[in-house]
Amino acid sequence: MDLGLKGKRAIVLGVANKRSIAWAIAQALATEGVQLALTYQERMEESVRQLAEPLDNPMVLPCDVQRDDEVASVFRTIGDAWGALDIVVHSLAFAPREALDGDFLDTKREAFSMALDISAYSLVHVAREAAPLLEKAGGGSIITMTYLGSERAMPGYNVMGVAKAALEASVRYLAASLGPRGIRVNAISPGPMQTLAARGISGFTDMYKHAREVSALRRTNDPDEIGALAAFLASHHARGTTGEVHYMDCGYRFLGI
Ligand code: 0WE
Repeated sequence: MDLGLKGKRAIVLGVANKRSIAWAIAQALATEGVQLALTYQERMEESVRQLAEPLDNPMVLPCDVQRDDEVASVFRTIGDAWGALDIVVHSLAFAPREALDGDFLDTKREAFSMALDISAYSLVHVAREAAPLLEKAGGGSIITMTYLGSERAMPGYNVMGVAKAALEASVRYLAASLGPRGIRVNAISPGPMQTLAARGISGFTDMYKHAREVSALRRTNDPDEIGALAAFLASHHARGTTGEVHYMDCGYRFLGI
């Protein structure tokens, strides 16, 4: 299926290393002939620049989503270079470690606020900054990543579940706000995957093993298939879907037991 993405322009936020979902999506888009801008968090600069090397000359820009000036500067740079933008991929989240390790009941205001700011508010902020450029392209597609912990209480996911619930609600409100300008907003919800963000979390390994054993397909997600769904959602083929959470979890959520 030709996705018709050749020559489109995308920004991908959240590449940390070769295991990042953001990286799988960046590669899927690059394969379709999309021009890329990748953003990194300060301490990831080296690994992101290295990853970017084999790609066709992507822009590589710093972006800490907690800094308004950096977010503004990223979209100014893209506007200056490309004049317009077609695709935004938001693939980042953070909650303080102790909030994931402990009992949800003990979640502190500071941890709660940080998780919501970085993991959910950042989408609203990025969407607002990107909207004029997406509009200049005649419309566009914004894609973010979520997880089932938004609607079910998963052991150890804790405040991240609250943040993902806020993120999914933000997808719907952004879709309603931006729809009249031809901008679609969707979330992808994979099953547990072995990324930097997941490794070393105490509850994660059990969750990962469980998903492999009980999901209808008896496996967990390949990063590639998440890239493929993102490329589809970015394309004209998905022009009629917005405001949705698209589950690609190897058949886990629909099961009764
Ligand atoms: O959204 C996530 C994880 C996001 C995440 C990871 C970390 C690790 C290091 C957010 N903040 C932090 N903060 C850190 O200090 N996932 C969907 C992956 C994940 O995490 C889990 C999972 C799954 C799946 C935690 C417990 C149970 C399942």
